[in-house]
Amino acid sequence: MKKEIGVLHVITDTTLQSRFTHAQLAELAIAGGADTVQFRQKTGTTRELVHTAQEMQTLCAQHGVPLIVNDRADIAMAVGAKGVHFGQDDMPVTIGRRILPAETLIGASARTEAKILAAISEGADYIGFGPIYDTSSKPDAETAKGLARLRRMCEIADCPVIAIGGITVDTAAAVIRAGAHGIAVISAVCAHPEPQVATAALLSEIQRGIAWRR
Ligand code: TZP
Ligand code: MG
Repeated sequence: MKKEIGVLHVITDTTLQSRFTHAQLAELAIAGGADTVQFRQKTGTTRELVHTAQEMQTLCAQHGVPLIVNDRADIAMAVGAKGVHFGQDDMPVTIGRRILPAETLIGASARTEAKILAAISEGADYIGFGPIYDTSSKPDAETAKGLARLRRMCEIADCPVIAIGGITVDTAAAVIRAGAHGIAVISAVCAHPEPQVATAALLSEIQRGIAWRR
C-alpha cells in the first residue's frame, strides 16, 4: 500500500539545544511548514518517552501533521503516532509491519542498495538515506555519501527516499534535484536561532527543487 510521505521531516532534538522542548520544537516546525515531525530521543525512561510522545502526538494531530517516532514501535503504538522510523539496529521492518496497525508509516534507514531493496521488500514505506553531508548531530554517522550516491539510491528505490545528514538551506534544493522525495533535518532547524523561520526557508528550497524536477 503506497502511503503519502512528507517532504520536510523535522526531527526534534533536545541534546543539541536546550532552549526548546520536543513539543515546542514540533510546534515551531509545524508553524514553519514542516509536513512531518519525528520524535527522536535516545535517553530517558519509557515513562518519560511516552509522556513526551503523547504531548507531541496531541499537537501534531491538532495540526494534521504526522508524527513519526524514532526507534520505538511500542511508544508509537502507545500514543497512536502515525509512523515509526527504524535503523538497522532497531526492530526489523517485517516485525514492525506485523505488530503495528496496517496504516502505520514505517521508515527504514538503509545505506546500501541491498539494504534499501531489502527494507522495501520487508514493507518499508520510505527509506531514510544518509548522511548526505558530514554531520555532527549523529556521533556514529558514516562518512558523507554525497549527491551522486543519493541519485543512484533514488533510482533503485521504488518508494520515497528521504535524504538526511548535514542538509541545510543552502543544499536542500540540490538534494531534491538529485531525486530525493524529501529531506529530514535536525540541526538546520533545532540549532537555528529561529526554528520556525529555518523550517520555512527549508520548505521554500524544497519547493524550488521540486519545481526544477518537473
Ligand atoms: N541519521 C543519519 S545523519 C543523522 C541521522 C539521524 C543526523 C541528521 O542531523 P543533521 O543535524 O540534520 O545533520
Ligand atoms: Mg534507530
